[in-house]
Order: sequence, then structure tokens, then C-alpha cells
Amino acid sequence: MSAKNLSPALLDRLPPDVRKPAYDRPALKPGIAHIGVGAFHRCHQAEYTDDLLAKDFDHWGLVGINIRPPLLADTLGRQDGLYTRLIRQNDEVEARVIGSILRVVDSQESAARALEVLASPDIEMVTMTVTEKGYCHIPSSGALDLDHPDIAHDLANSGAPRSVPGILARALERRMASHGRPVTLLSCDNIPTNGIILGNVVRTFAERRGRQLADWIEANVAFPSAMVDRIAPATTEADIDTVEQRFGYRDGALVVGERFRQWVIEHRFAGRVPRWDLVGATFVDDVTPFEHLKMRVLNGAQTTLSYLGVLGGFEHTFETIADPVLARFVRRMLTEETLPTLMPVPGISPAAYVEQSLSRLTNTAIRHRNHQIATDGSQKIVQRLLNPIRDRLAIGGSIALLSVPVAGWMAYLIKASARFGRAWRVSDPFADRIAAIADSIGSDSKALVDAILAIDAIFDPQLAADTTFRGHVAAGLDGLLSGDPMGFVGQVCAG
Ligand code: CS2
Repeated sequence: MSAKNLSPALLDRLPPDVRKPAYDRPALKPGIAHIGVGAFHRCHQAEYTDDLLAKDFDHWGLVGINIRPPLLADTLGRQDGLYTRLIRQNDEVEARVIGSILRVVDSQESAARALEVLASPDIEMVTMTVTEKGYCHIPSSGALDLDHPDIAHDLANSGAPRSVPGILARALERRMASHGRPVTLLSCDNIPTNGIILGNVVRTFAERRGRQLADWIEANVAFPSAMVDRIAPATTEADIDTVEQRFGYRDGALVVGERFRQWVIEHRFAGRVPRWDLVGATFVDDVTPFEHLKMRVLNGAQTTLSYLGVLGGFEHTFETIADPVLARFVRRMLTEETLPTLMPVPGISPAAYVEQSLSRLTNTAIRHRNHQIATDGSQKIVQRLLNPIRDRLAIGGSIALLSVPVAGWMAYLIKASARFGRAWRVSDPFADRIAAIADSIGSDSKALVDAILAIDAIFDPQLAADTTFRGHVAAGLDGLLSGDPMGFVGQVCAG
């Protein structure tokens, strides 16, 4: 007989080592909306909220909104919002059922359902993980991309928006026109100064709707920045089977993460706020040093390993970092080139953070695919690699190592082109553009780099014009497109 599915009725029958919601869940009322209920949200903000409900019960139930896949309303709905969060650390497995999500609304065909939730007076906090490209901003400048097709659509049809900025602006307009209650919009994506970028893209929309909305937002809406961290790759069938074998039930909404977690939030709110600081989050005046640390070190290492890993034939991060040459490369890059660009971070030693980050990436139970991390690199390399490179150049520091993963991102997209044999399928808003460049230029690395660095939505023109940078990236691309990319990395590392 197959195992039972997770449900409220099953909670009392779960094995004692599966932790359950420690609060009166039937009494829970909605107060937070979250846009983008993927694995990361279920492993991060929803868990912090579950902790908070157990410690200080209040109206902080979560309503999830998915405006892009995955569709979750049915899967989570069948389980009444309950799901399992598995912590996996090498051989250790720890299961916990999270109860903070009350329901998920799939709003992919039309924004109507999303707007209804976001405009509701019950909702006082809106968090979001919509991925880097969800903000529809230009990565190199942070401004709203007015040429983005969804933005052009939403500016012309503000009542039926598709984009995150368009949906939020419309929801705020409805709040203003109905109950007028203040709200905090909290970005939890890995983009630099995420609160400022979110504020920019929403205000740009609002200003086009009129002064009244723009003024109302100024007075009633806060856009704090935040740094979020926990490695939570896409769930696999094998993970679902592990829960069934070890704990005796099935869970279609399972998520898997590492033990480490961190959340640093800028202390700038509108209206009431969940006291996540009571359960491990940190409220600070300035998130910037934390955000640089995390995106340049942990995410920088992940991105580097993902491109070099795919080129070297490795599937997952933990296998890639087990390669001695790649491990040495990434440690040297972080220590010699990235670390000196960081600001002092209260309470954290950057050198120890580097070691801790590298050690997190060796966790063999976290099967984070290189291709998953490599996705949307054009939206990630600015904050993870190009900003530290810019800072290094400003002080005359070497960038020989940090330039290699930039070339790695290029090689990854170039090798996906027809002319290079479509080595793998890629997903990146700039994939077609780079494939077209590769198809027309062929294997002249210098010409390829010239053409790719001319994409000013990714590469700030001043950085793109820097001859040291151009030289290193061209040499890197030459080496990575050669028959022996790992030999090339070994040479750079030894140099
Ligand atoms: C990863 C992140 O896919 C990616 O871009 O680098 O999802 C990373 O695992 C998280 O930021 C960790 O907090």
C-alpha cells in the first residue's frame, strides 16, 4: 500500500522525530503575502515565520501568490498549506512540517487573484522572491527597463498587469482607493540594494498613474533592502522518496535545504511588521555590507563553480568543489581578489565567512545542479562578479581570477549556440543575443568578447572599456573554449 499524503489529519500520526507546527494553526489569520512561492521561500521566510508563530503568535499567516510557474495551489491546497522542510547535511536528515502558509493563489492567467490578496486590508507585509529578472530592471543600472515587453504591456494596460512592478503598482492603487492601510514591500532576491531597485521600479509605474498615487506611496509604503541566505535547490523525486522511506508519508510540496540560514533586513518599515528578529533574523540600519559579503562570496563562488563546473563536465556544486583545481581556484579568487573589496561587516570575519561558505558548498546531500545556478547569469554576474571587479580596478588590484568566471558565463552561452554544437540548453534573457553573436563571429575570442561587452544592459560602458578587464576576459574565453578548459583554470591558478 502506498504511503499517505501529508495533511492536517496526518499530523498526529507522524513519527515523533518529525517536528510539527507548535501553535494553534486553525486560529491563524493572514497578514503576509508572498510573491514567488518556490523552494527558497518555503525553506526560508516561511520557516522563519513558522518559528515566529510558535514564539509569539499573531496574525502572520502567509498567503502565497505565484504569477509564474510552479503552479502550487493544488499541490499545497491538498495538504491544506502544510509541507515538509527537510534539512540535509551530508548524512543527516531532519524533517519538519511547516504550517505558516495558509494557501497559495496561482495567478498566472490573470493578475486578478494576486491583486485581490495584495490589496486586502489584512495584508500588512508583502515579501517576494521573484528571481533577479522579475524586477524588469536593467542589471547594469537598476532602472526599470521600459523596453521590456511586460512593462510596455502594463504601462498600456494598468488594470490587467503581468509584471511584478505593474502588479504591485496596481495593488497599491487599490489600497489607496479603498482602506489606505500602509504596507511594507520586502524584496528577498539576490539583487544589489534590492529595496531601492524595487522602490524604483514601482515608483516609476506609479508616477505614470499620477501624482496622487506617487505621493501616497511616499507616505505609506516602505521598501527595505534585505539579504537572504539558505541553499535550497529544486526538489527532486528522490527527495520525495527519501521522506516516504524514512518518515512514512508522501509530500508533493517538499523542500530541501542546508542547515545554515541567514536573514538581514533593513529596519525601515511601514505599518506593522512580523518580529522575525525574535527568531534569528537581524534588523539593521544598513544591509549593504551584508549584501556585498553574501553576493560576492557565497553567490560569487556558486556562480563561478557553476560555469567552470559545466565546462569541466560536473553535474552539481558539491562534485565541482571536490575537484582540487577548481576548489583551489575559487578559494584563491575569493581570498585574494573578492575579500579586499568587502566593507567591514558587524560581527562577521570575512575570512571566516569565506571558509564557511566554501564548506557549505561541499555538502553532498545538497544536489544543486550547476545548470540551475547558471540560469539567468546575465542577471547575476553584475552583483556577484562585475561589481567586485570594478572595485578592484578602482584600487589597481588584480582581477585575473575574477575575470575567469565572467568568461565562463560567456563560454556557457556561446557553447549553447548552433555554431558551437548546442552543447546544452540554457535559460537566460540574453541567451539568444549571445547565440547570435557566436553564430556570426565563430571562435575568435577577442571579437566575441568585444561584441558581448558591448551589451550595456549588463556591462557598464566604463568597465567594458577597461583594457585590463578586456584582456583578461578574452584570455579567459580563449582558455575556456579550448579543448582543455580545466587545464587552463589550473594554469591561471598556478600563476
Ligand atoms: C544560487 C542561489 O541559483 C542561484 O543563483 O546562487 O539560489 C543561492 O543558492 C542562494 O542565494 C543561497 O542563499
